[in-house]
Amino acid sequence: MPLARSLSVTSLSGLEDWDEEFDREDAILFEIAWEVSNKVGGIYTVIQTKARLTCEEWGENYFLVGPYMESNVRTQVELIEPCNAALRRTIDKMNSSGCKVYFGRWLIEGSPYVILLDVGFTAWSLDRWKSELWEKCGIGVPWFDREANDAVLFGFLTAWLLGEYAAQCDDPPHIVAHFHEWLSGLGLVLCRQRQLPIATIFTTHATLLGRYLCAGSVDFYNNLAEFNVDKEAGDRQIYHRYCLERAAARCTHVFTTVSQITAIEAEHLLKRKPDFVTPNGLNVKKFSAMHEFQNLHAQSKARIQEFVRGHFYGHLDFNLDKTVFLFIAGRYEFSNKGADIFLEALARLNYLLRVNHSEVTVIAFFIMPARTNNFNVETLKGQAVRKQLWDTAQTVKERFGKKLYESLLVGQLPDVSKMLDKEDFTIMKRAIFATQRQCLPPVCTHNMLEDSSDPILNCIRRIGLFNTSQDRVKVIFHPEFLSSTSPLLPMDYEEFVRGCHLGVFPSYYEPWGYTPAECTVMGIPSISTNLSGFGCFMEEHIADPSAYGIYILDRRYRGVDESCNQLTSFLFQFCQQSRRQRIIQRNRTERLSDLLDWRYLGRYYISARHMALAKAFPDTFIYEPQEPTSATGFRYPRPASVPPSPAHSLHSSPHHSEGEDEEEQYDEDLEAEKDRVNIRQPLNVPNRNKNNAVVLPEK
Ligand code: U2F
Ligand code: UDP
Ligand code: G6P
Repeated sequence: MPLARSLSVTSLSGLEDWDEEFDREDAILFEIAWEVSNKVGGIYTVIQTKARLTCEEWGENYFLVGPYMESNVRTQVELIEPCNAALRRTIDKMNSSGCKVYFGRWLIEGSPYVILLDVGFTAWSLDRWKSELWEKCGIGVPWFDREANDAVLFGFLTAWLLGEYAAQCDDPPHIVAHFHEWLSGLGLVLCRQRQLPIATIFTTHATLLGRYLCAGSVDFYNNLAEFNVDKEAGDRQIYHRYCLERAAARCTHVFTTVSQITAIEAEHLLKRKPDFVTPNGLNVKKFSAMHEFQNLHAQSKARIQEFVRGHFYGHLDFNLDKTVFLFIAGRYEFSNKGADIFLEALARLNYLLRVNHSEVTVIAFFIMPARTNNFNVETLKGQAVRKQLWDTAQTVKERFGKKLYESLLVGQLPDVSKMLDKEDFTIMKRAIFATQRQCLPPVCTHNMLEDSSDPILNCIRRIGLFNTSQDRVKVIFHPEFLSSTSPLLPMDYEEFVRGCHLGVFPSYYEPWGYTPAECTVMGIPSISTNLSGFGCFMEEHIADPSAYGIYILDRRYRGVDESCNQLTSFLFQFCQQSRRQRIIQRNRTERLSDLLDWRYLGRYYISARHMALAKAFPDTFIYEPQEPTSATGFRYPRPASVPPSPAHSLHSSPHHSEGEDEEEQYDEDLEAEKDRVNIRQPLNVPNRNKNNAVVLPEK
C-alpha cells in the first residue's frame, strides 16, 4: 500500500505552524457525504475546498464516498480502475452482488479518489434493509420520504463497502471513516452495530430540529434546554430523520460540529456534547501582487455599475461614484437568513440618509433563489436601452473622429461648432427619447411565480422602498443565483461579491455561514451576527472585529427592534466612510484570510481523526486531553493604524479629496504592512506527551 505523507503546515503569516505527527502509514481515511461531487448546499463547499489539504496529508490513502449521479460524473469525475488490490476486490465483490459501485478521481484541486455508490440501482433492497434497520436499531422509515429512503440505501451501501474493505485487506489498516450530516449517518450507525474495526467521526453541519424550529416562530435560543425533542420532531413529521441523526451522533467515536453555537444546540437537541468544533475553511487564493484584490474590486464594481446604469435608465439622478453596493445572498429562508431585519434596517437607513442630506446612494441586492418565470421585460429593456445609448455614443464618436481626422489631414484645426451636424443630433435625440420611462426602476428582476405571497416583495411593499428618486436606498431583488451567462448581469457570484462594498448577513439561524467567510477572503467587509458560527468565530479570534471590516450584529441579547437599530447604525456608519477609509478597511479585511484558510483550520480535523483513532485503537494511538490554560486561543489585536471610523480617522493630508485616493493607496498599504507586523502572536500549539502524541486542551 502506498505510504501517506505526514502533514506539516507552514508559512501562514502571523499564525503559528502546526505539525501534528501521528503515524498514518497504515491508516486509511474514508470521508462520506451525500454532497461528494454533488452540489446541494454548504457541505459541498466544505468537502470540495478541503480536498487539496486532505490529499496532501493522506496521499493515496484518502477516499471520498458519495452517491453516483450520472450528470455529476459526466462533468466532474474521471472514472478509473481502483487504485489498490483490496479496493478492487471490494468493488468487484459488491458489483457481482447486485450493486453498482464506481471508482474515479474528482476533478477538483487535489484530485481526490472518489467511490460512488448508485443508490437507485440497489433500490430493490430497500424493504429488506428497512426491516433490518427496524429490527436492529428500532428506527422505522416511512415509505413516502424519498430523502430518508436514499439515506437508508446510502447508509447500507457505505457500511457494506467499509466492512468488505476491512475483510479484503490481508493486513487490515487502521480505518478512519468520517461521516457528514444525517444523510450519511446511517452508515456510521451500522459500522458500530456490526462492530467493524473502524474509527468513526460524525460531523453535523446543522441539526434537523434546529433548522425546523427556527424556521417557525419559536424563541429558539432561550428555550434550547426546554424542547421536548421527540414531540417536536414528531409534530414536524421528521421523527425518523431525527432518529437517524441522533443515533449517528450518539454512536460515533468522535462527534464534531462546525461552530460553538451549533455545539450548544447539538448538546440540547441531540443530547451529546460535541468533542470538537471543526470550523469551516476555504481554499484561499494568494495573489502575488499585494493589491490585486483591490484592482479586482474596481474592475468588478465597474461591471455592476454598468448593470445599474441600465436598470435605472431614465432615473439616473444619483452619482454612481458615490454609490455603495450592499448585498445579501444564500438560501431563501427569509427570517433565518435575516432578510427581514435587513429590509427593515434599509428603510431606516433611507430615512437617515435623507434627513442628513447625504450625497451617498445605497443599492442593496438580494440574491436569493425563488420560483420564477424568467426575467421581466422591463429589466431586460433597461439593459437594451443602455446598450443602445452606448452604441449611439460610439457611432457619433466615430463620425466626430472622421471629421477631426479630415480636418487635420488638410492642416487645419477643426471648427468645433461644426463637428456635430444635424444628423448626429437626430441620432442622439432618438436615443435619448428611448430613455423616457413611465414606471419606476423595478424592484425585482424576474417574474415571480408567487408574487403576492413572496416575503421579500411583501416587505418591500409594506416599507415602501420602491426606487423613487427621493429614495437614497434602492433595492434590487435577483431571485436566482448569479451566472456569467446571464443576459442581465453576466457575472459569476465571486466576481459580483468582489465588486460590492459590503455583504450583509444578519442571520438568526446559521451554523457556520460561508457567505461572510467568502467575503473576507476576497477583502470585502461583511456584517454577520453573534448567532452565526462565523460571527462567533471571528469575535473569538479578533480583538476589534469591526476595525477589520467584520461587523457582528448582536441578535443574541437584544430584541429584534434593537438589533435592527444596531444594523441601521452599522450601515449608516459604513455609508459615511470615505473612499480612502474603505480601501484601508478592505486591506485589513483581506489580511484575515489566513484565519479562514484550511491550512489553518484543517488542524481541527487532524485532531478529530487522531482522537477517533485513539478511541478505536487504543493500543496504537494515544490521545490525552490537556487541562485548559488561560493562554489558549489566538487573537488578532486591534490594528495599529488609523481606525476606520470617520470620527477618529486623521487624513495624512489636511486637504484630502476623493481624487487623491489612488496616489495614496501606496501609503495605505505601507500602513497596512505595519499592522501586519503586529499580528504575529503565538497560537495555541498543542503540547506533546512522552509518546510524542499530541495533547489537546479539553473543550
Ligand atoms: C449548512 O448548510 P446546508 O448546506 O446544510 O444547508 P441546506 O439547507 O441543506 O442546503 C442549502 C440549500 O441551498 C440551495 C439548495 C440547498 O438545499 O437548494 N443551493 C442551491 O440551490 N444552489 C447552490 O448553488 C447552493 C445552494 C449550514 F446551514 C451552513 O450555515 C453551513 O455553512 C453549511 C456548511 O457547514 O452547512
Ligand atoms: N452562492 C452561490 N451563488 C450565488 C449566491 C450564493 O453559489 O449566487 C453560494 C455561496 O458562495 C455560498 C453558498 O451559496 O458558498 C451559501 O452558503 P452558506 O454557508 O452561507 O449557507 P447555506 O446555504 O449552506 O446554509
Ligand atoms: C480599489 C482600486 C482603486 C479604487 C477603489 C475604489 O482600491 O484599487 O483604484 O479607487 O478600489 O474603492 P470604492 O470603495 O470607492 O469602490
